[in-house]
Amino acid sequence: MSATRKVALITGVTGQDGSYLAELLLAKGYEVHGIKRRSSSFNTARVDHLYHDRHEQGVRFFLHYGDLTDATNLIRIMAQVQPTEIYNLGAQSHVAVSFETPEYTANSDALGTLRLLEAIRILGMEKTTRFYQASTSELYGKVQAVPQDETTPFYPRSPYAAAKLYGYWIVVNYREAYGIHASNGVLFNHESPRRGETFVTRKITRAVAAISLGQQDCLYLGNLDAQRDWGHAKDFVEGMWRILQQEKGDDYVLATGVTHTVRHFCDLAFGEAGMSLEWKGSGVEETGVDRATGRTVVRVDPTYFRPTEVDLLIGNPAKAKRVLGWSHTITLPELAQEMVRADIALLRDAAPAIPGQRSHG
Ligand code: NDP
Ligand code: GDR
Repeated sequence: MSATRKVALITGVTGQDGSYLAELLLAKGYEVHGIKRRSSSFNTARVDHLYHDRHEQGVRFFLHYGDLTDATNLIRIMAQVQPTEIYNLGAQSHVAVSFETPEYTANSDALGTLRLLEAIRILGMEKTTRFYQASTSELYGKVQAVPQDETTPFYPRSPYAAAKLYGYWIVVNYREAYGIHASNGVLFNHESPRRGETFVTRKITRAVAAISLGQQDCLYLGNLDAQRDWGHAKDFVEGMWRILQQEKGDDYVLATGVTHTVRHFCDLAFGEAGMSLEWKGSGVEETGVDRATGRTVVRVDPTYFRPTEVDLLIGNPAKAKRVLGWSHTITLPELAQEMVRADIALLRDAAPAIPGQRSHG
């Protein structure tokens, strides 16, 4: 195998991060293979712009049907593609949904990681492929220390986080046991206009767009006090790539080092559409009122509360800065502005809604 061969395999390529990472790697000259799930409706909107007919000249982006719950499929794709770098971004990634589908979440997020690592062993690729695992700040869960870094103890607070905890440690174990170049990126929340519509930032920016265009009256949210360290997905996929360019596998926190409440993100997003919110009441009675019109545009719906919550995440990315030369470049106000503007543009251009396409946040 040529030492300069650059072939990446991305699980979760149709997701937010997968699409930005595919763009980054193609720009760096990689051949990029992605795994997509079979779905009854189109699920490749985020990567359609990268796709070309196989019969065209110089095609470097390929999609394969597959699933992290199917070991035979993963082994076959890896044998065929012979990736030099594997990015395991595929996951049932919604924390609230993991309380509803805990077994499936464990199967895809925990065992899916194991299946990929075992495929590396089965195919004898321990020395020819590098492995990136999408680990998460949700591992810190119930706060043990602030800010959180690579030494902070984990305390998962959801089936999602418990599954990712297994993923984290099986990566460490395969690195130590078999000498695989395997790394965990412990990434804090990162968002973008491509963020899934049921995560809180995107739910907010979509609602801001709809309310400002007169298509929605009110946004219903859960815990407004939750604090998150939010960055932009574009910055974070650059960090993933840098992690795999190191001589040895290791574990890194990627974060901005700044935290804000969900309420503050509402202020930023509504502000971008020219609305200034006054917060009234508390707990489930709390409301966000548009100062100019007196209209209530945010209400609390306890349906969105989680059985166990992660109250405060704030990361310390010092190691990533020191070793990888990585730090975030896009601030939270810039991120909120980009997301609101994109959602307003999307709604303005949108065809009339098709029944069944409403999201449930
Ligand atoms: P998304 O939810 O946007 O994307 C998840 C991807 O995984 C989608 O392509 C989805 O396919 C795919 N997928 C889901 N289940 C399976 C399965 N069983 N087999 C194969 N593929 C599957 O997530 P993000 O892009 O935001 O996150 C990427 C990864 O990083 C995830 O593992 C997430 O848990 C983790 N993470 C994310 C953070 C964030 O803030 N975004 C922070 C820390 C970690 P489909 O499109 O068909 O649904
Ligand atoms: P999170 O992201 O759980 O941090 O996981 P999410 O945006 O879903 O929630 C962030 C915080 O906002 C609170 N919240 C709401 N959340 C949603 N989804 N909908 C609401 O209406 C709402 N109201 C308040 C939540 O309770 C929570 O505290 C994301 C995912 O991308 C994971 O895959 C990833 O591992 C972590 O980030 C880091």
